[in-house]
Amino acid sequence: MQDAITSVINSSDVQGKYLDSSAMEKLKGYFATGELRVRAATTISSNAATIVKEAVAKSLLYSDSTRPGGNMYTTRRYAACIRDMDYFLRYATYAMLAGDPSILDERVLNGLKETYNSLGVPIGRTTDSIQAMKEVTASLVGADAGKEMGVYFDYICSGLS
Ligand SMILES: CCC1=C(C)/C(=C/C2=NC(=C\c3[nH]c(/C=C4\NC(=O)[C@H](C)[C@H]4CC)c(C)c3CCC(=O)O)/C(CCC(=O)O)=C2C)NC1=O
Repeated sequence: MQDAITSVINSSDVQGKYLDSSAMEKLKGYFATGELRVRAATTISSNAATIVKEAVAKSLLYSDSTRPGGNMYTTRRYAACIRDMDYFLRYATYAMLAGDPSILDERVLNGLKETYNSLGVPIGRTTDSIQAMKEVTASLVGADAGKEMGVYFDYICSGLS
């Protein structure tokens, strides 16, 4: 896993150079938003269950996914879906804190599309529910932090598509 700092330092190190001005700008932007990130992560962690519940209500509840024949039908599968939503939220929050998406590649997206395809988990529905979670999260943490979280929710969606 990388973060905004290691990723900038690593790319300077490969070239055997000190950080140039664009690398410094990246770090400055990251440090300037540090408090915003920590505050958003605190809000998200204390409201995680509500965020997931509202996102599911917005996107999946009463859809054909929860009816007989749907991929969320039966409590076991419903629970697996809720659990997956909670994984997406938690890992997007880690990535937002780190300012880098690599943790998503390593711990969430690696093999996920193949797993979903083999189990018949509908990917379009999943990305719709992640988009709903993006909106719910933004309404809770505010526009700036919401935009930052949006980067990582979108990253998960494009990794699944
Ligand atoms: C931390 C990283 C991590 C992720 C991301 C993860 C995902 C993950 N979701 C799974 C299943 C599942 N995922 C879903 C999800 C859904 N079905 C829908 O219709 C909805 C659209 C959607 C919820 C948004 C369902 C229903 C299953 C169970 C499918 C089945 O067993 O038939 C499985 C198969 C094994 C299992 O059932 O636990 C994995 C590995 N596991 C991990 O360790």
